[in-house]
Amino acid sequence: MKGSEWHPGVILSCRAQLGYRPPDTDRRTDVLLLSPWLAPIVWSETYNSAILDAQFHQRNVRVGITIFGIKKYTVFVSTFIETAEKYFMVGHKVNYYVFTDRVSDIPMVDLAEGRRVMVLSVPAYRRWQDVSMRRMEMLRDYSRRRFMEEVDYLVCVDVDMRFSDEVGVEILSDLFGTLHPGLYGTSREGYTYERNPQSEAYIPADEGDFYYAGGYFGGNVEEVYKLTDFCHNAMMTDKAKNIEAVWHDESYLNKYFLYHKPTRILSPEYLWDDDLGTPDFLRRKRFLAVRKNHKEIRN
Ligand code: 5GW
Ligand code: MN
Repeated sequence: MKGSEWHPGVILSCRAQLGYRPPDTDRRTDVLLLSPWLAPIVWSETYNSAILDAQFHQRNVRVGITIFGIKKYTVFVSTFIETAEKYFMVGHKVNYYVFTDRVSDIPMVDLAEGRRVMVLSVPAYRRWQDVSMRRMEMLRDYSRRRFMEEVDYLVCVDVDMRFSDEVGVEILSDLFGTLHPGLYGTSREGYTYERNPQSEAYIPADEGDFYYAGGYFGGNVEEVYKLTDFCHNAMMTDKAKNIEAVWHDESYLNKYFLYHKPTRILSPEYLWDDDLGTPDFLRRKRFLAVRKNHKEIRN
């Protein structure tokens, strides 16, 4: 085995090409960077976008981002896509999958090359809890039917949001979840897991790693299929017993992640609400909740 490919000249040219600087001097010490099962927790200043972009381009990775605009929530779609064009996976192949019951309300948005909007017609459930929870079933069904052939990774998010800084391939991994911004820094006792032992979403008091947000998860299509299939089946089992977990789909997602640990975890930089202020640990706000008039939009 000859080690000649590692002579200093090669390393120097890699550095020149990618602007690489060994990250040994300025690792962040103010936040947790690795979960107990060694999954990276993604924070700014802990990774090199140039290296990651090169890796993902080499693999010609295709990304699907899924949103639901059911009933009045179609109003959020244009801001979502316009800001995503500025900040989400810029330079990569992206399909926007817009699930809606109001196909004709989905606006045309100018897209960069390699990016497309696909509108998927789905039913509207009457109860808002069902609108939110049935996302799992629809994501599962479309994962099997379409996403498998069209993309490599899925990013599944709420629609009442706007991008305000870069979100790139650093988030992509086989299975990823996002730390809930409202419960970041809370200890286990404060996590709002489902505590009814009769529910499929039940998490005992002495278990649970993090509290994950229902509005931001993803992974490769196979893993998202397994996650959404589990969550939908668990919700149906509970429904048959007249049970609904306290935070709906989010509760079932937290149960899934307890026993199927994510391979990457997104920090609250990736899901924030300006009502929570700007704590010191938050060096970038990449994806922000859009203020909604609850009465007007939800009636
Ligand atoms: C309507 C009334 C109350 C709660 C949710 C809805 C609703 C949600 C709706 O009428 N239409 C719809 O498409 N949704 C989808 O569910 C949106 O994609 C939305 O982002 C997601 C979760 O509901 P949110 O965003 O209102 O929940 P929070 O926890 O962000 O306030
Ligand atoms: Mn939301």
